[in-house]
Amino acid sequence: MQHQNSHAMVTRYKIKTLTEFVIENQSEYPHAKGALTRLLNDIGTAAKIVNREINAAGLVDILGTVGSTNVQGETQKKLDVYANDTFITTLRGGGECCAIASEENEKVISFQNNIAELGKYVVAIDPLDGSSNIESNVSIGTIFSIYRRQSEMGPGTHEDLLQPGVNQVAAGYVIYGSSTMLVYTTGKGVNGFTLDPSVGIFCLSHPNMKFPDNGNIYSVNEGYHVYFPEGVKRYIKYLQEEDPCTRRPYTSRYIGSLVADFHRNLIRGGIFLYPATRKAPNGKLRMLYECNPIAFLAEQAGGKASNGFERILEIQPKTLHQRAPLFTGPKKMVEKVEELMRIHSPEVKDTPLVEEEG
Ligand code: AHM
Ligand code: MG
Repeated sequence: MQHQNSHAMVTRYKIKTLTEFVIENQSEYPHAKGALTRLLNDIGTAAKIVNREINAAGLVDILGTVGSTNVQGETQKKLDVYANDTFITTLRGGGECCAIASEENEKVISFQNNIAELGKYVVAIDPLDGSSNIESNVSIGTIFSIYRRQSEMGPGTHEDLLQPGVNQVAAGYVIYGSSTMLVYTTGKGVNGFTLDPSVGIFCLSHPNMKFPDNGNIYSVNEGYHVYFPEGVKRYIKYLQEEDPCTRRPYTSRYIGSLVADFHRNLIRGGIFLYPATRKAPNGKLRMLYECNPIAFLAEQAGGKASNGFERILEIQPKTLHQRAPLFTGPKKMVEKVEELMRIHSPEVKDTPLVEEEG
């Protein structure tokens, strides 16, 4: 009996860590010198630091409020500022990235020192997405997107970051949920790693993630129904009709945290919608560090990502913080909403919805 118990405590398989996995993947590219491997590991390291801070967030009221001074004499920062600083500092120190576009910074942060200027990559990042959910202990995330720089040398530029999503070299997210996971792609499928907090290591737990075919979830903020384009209204109505063959009516799930909504839909099978609305004529989500990385992951997981009319990854961004409507999930689900948008809301394609007076 005792023998069996001790057996149960030993892992059944050899654990594959994130570091091992990215190194193995790199060996598939004979000319790779390990820069992307180091960059992905730097992101993993920063995520662990942010994770530690998020886990302690509930204690802030006991240990000191935001803006107050902690025991080391440091001022407590808001978590989204903390996450932003952590990713920037880690990537600057890592030397593989020459510029960052972050949701928290109006302009591109170009690294101006000898090591970082030599970095071949640029990163677009939302360091803490869904941060309004923190105080209610709801899952939040980090979303990142990696491109090769376009400029030859020197500090990375604004233009280096304004590349269409098809140019992404890698993209992923970290979900700070009931467990913390890092999910990423380099264009060869999607793999998920769960953080073992006792040893601080991301372990491969979800190899080769694909949207299941038989999912029946939809995620949209239905509170804005009145502002939705007709195509989206018709789609929601379609999802709510009874038809056992297509597993309708669908079930509705909306967390209000893109990473958490997308992650659940990836595992269980479902579509996420953040359309253009009369209040937000270009949608809410940002192209560079929300729509594009999620779109890359969705396609790599066998799904689709669209703004209702075009493939997200092919849109040429014009500004750093540009927004786009986002419909993403299993192919068939996204194609259905595209069909209804084409039929019922063709005007949305070229003319964003105009907010009504009053
Ligand atoms: P944020 O970047 O300010 O956190 O906003 C992005 C978040 C997404 O995670 C989520 O999908 C969306 O906002 C929810 O918006 P809404 O509250 O309008 O439904
Ligand atoms: Mg965000």
